Amino acid sequence: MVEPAASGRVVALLANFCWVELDSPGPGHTTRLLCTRRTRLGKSGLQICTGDWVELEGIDWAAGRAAVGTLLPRQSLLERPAVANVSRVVVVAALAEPELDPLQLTRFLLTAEATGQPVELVLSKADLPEPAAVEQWCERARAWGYQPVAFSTATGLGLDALRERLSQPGLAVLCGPSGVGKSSLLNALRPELELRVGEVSGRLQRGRHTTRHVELFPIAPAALVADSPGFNRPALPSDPAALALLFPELRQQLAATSCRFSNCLHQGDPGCAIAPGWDREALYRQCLADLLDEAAREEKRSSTGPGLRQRGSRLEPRLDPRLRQESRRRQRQQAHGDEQPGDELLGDEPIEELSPPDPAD
Ligand SMILES: Nc1nc2c(ncn2[C@@H]2O[C@H](COP(=O)(O)OP(=O)(O)OP(=O)(O)O)[C@@H](O)[C@H]2O)c(=O)[nH]1
Ligand SMILES: [Mg+2]
Ligand SMILES: [Zn+2]
Repeated sequence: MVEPAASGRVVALLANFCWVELDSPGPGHTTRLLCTRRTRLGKSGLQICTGDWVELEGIDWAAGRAAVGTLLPRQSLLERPAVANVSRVVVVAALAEPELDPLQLTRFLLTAEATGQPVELVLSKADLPEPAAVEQWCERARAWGYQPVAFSTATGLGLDALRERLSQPGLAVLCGPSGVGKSSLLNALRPELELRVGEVSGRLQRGRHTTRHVELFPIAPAALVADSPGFNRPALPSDPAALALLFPELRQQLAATSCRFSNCLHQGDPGCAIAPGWDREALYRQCLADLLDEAAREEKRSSTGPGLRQRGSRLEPRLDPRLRQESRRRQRQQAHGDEQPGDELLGDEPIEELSPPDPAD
């Protein structure tokens, strides 16, 4: 008997297997298969991401198992959280608990903009600050070029507007720091999901990395929403010249007028088309400085050879970033003694994410 072919979409990726939602149900109305990855994919250097379209082989319908045979070409990719074939990126920032950090928010917006897909900004926990403060933030975000929605899962404010936005066909990814209420939002829109949510805690009212992997959920016909693990410090693009185009307020101006020099970094040099005094100017400059700093460090690192790093005038072995993170955390614990029991198991990052941990986090 010829084995029936099947194709589908990766809706969740765990340590070394993934769930694939089938394009059309198989025997026994099977809609999902638990799949392993063939080594071929590994050797070609391709990593499967949540959101990928795949073809399956070696299907065992009775056991509900198969293997991913082919990874179909991607239309778009969000680097972190790693999600493929994204139609929209929805950046979630809390208006309070944790306090809204404009630099962190900007970094999230930049990663989202780097996909080339439409980006939306939603502001959670609108029940906590004074209404005037909520409106102030919305106005500020509008000046950046976004149409923000302030919402609260506690009062229901803004939820109808969000339901409508998230019900547009395609895949929308919720991303943002831990504890801002991404999973709470999905629960509010679809209570039967019963996603785990976690308290924010500590002096900085940080989240506890409750969601551990990206997962896609249907929210309306043809509309999927991805919940994702929160993290603190999204990476910046590696090309300084690309940075400005990830700021919608600059992109708009640069489309209308260009600077005298094509490699202008828009820092108030003569002939620059960007007039100084714009709201995110300091944030742009901070990102530019961080990016150049990271590039310089990277250069130094690669010139010292593999496995070594420069420390003052000495070269020393480079630690695996995960080990370094762990030991840093331990030092902090010893210094402050204010961590919760079990924190040492959590680290700063979710362990099941595809992307490598950011050592700067
Ligand atoms: N006051 C208030 N608290 C909220 C609201 N939405 C969520 N919370 C609380 O915020 C905390 C964190 O919520 P989660 O949904 O787990 O946050 P998350 O963004 O999914 O966090 P990670 O999974 O760790 O990335 C929980 O204690 C929620 O009850 C809101 O609208 N208002
Ligand atoms: Mg969550
Ligand atoms: Zn310029």
